[in-house]
Amino acid sequence: MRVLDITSLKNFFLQWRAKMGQSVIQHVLSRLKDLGIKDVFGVAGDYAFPIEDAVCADKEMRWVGNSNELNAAYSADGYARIHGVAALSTTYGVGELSAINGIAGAYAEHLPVFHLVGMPTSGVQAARRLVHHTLGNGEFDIFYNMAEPMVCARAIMTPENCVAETERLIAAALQERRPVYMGFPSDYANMPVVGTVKARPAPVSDTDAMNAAVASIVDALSACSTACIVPGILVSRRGLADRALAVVNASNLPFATMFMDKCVLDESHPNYIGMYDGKLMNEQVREFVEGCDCVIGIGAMLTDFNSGSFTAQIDSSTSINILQNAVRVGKAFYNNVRMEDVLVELAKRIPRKQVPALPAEGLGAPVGDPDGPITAGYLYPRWQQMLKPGDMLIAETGTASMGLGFARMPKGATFQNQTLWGSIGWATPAAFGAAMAAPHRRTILVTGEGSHQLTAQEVGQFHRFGLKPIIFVLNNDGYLIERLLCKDPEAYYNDLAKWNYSKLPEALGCEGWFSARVTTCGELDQAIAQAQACGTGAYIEVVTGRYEASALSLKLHESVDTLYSA
Ligand SMILES: Cc1ncc(C[n+]2csc(CCOP(=O)(O)OP(=O)(O)O)c2C)c(N)n1
Repeated sequence: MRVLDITSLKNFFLQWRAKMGQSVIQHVLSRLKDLGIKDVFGVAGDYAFPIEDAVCADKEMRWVGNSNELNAAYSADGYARIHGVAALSTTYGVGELSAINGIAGAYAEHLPVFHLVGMPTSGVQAARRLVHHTLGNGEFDIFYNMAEPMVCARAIMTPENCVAETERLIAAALQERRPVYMGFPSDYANMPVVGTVKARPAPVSDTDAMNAAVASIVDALSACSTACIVPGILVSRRGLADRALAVVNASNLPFATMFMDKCVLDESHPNYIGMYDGKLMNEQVREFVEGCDCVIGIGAMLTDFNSGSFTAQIDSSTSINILQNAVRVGKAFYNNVRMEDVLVELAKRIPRKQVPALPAEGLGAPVGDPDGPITAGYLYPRWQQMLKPGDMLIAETGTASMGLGFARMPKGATFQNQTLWGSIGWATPAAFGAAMAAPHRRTILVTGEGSHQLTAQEVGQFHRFGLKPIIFVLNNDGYLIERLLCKDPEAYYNDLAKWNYSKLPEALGCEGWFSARVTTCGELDQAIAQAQACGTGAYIEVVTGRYEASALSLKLHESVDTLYSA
């Protein structure tokens, strides 16, 4: 009897499905469903009707209409962080261009997001007709070309290329963990697909190179007395936390994480020694990491905010980095070796070490007067204190995330921040997307009020989809992080319109939500208690002094020179 392997079974299934006469958009959606995508974020538009109609006609899929396309892209980003993959759909020109900042963020932060764009019909394009959402010059590939640097692959879908291009784009998105662009001329979208194609086999490691890489890591570790692991964001983006954990458990090595990589491995693990942020924070962690004979990075990136404004000093001649498709051991590179394979092999062969580790520290206990103003010394430890196992904490760029990044997270809790791209406004829709991906988990959003003003309307979506987040809006009367980084902190460009934040949920249709504005530590405690007990969504405006800043943001203020100089 012939035994079918997974690829043969998948090929058989793809061929069978193609014969069933699916349309172009139906075929794409069915392949997205195979990846586990059930929700499509977006904003409707006439050129994208075939996409939206097909999503709505599919009983296993859900159309999630956002307030605008930027928010849709951020929501898809948040969904992909939790679910692994995501999709959004926008209309031609006006819609896709609004989404492009969010797509670029997904590119920078390694999130596979499928961007489905509705386009004018093929005939309209060929005739160069002057139709709406064009620049009026008869050109139709302008926006497709604008998307190019922000995606890892793109295609205009036709009945003839649909099956093959779908497989190519899926393979690119999953391998690179980055967004892809699929344009659908609206007549083609509803035409039946032509032909079949074989599913692309997943790339495999070069066995010799992998054995050499793993042997080299094992040799390096055997020769050193102290070592530690710094797991990076690609571990979680590639769904490899279990494999990285197996390496930690087998080697017994301590691990520290950098800002963007927070919670890649569970912070309740006994080998966790804390957050490493160069010279800016946690001096004892810096001393430990930089004092090790060998530091093993797993897909970690030394960006500005990961490296404490480039003050992190890891000696590349002795360190190791396990990358997506290569391994570096000191100065030697091993190519065509996949991170997923290396981790499995390493867990089997890595020597077990006894490295004296540090106890991981968090933010300690809140210190403050119940009747006194909310200080940073009270606020951040208090937020840490309210966290529960399994929570999803989404923290916006700004002083708030720079405080929360050093909280010790409970078991199974995750921390999301757009550390590299850093587009303010991201967190509110991203929290919505994360909550859609895991409605059974508690979503906690912490955003500065300045960032919130960019995308606050998405709060209404939580209630619309029956989600019950706890939202904190930190109101420090302006762009505090900018005040700390610019020449004149009181510059007028850091001021904001003064909103009545705590009234937003009601205005945005969140009926029955708990909403409060708190100015003292006691009021904050009470509001947190009510938010945890109310059984509805909760929204708390936390009012602090204008310069009440978290420790890292103050350190950045002191080190602007290394942040901005080359
Ligand atoms: C889309 C975008 N526009 C502008 C900026 C520059 N920027 C970075 S942080 C920030 C202010 C954030 O203020 P707020 O959310 O109130 O947080 P705070 O630092 O005051 O706590 C600005 C304007 C950015 N990062 N992204």
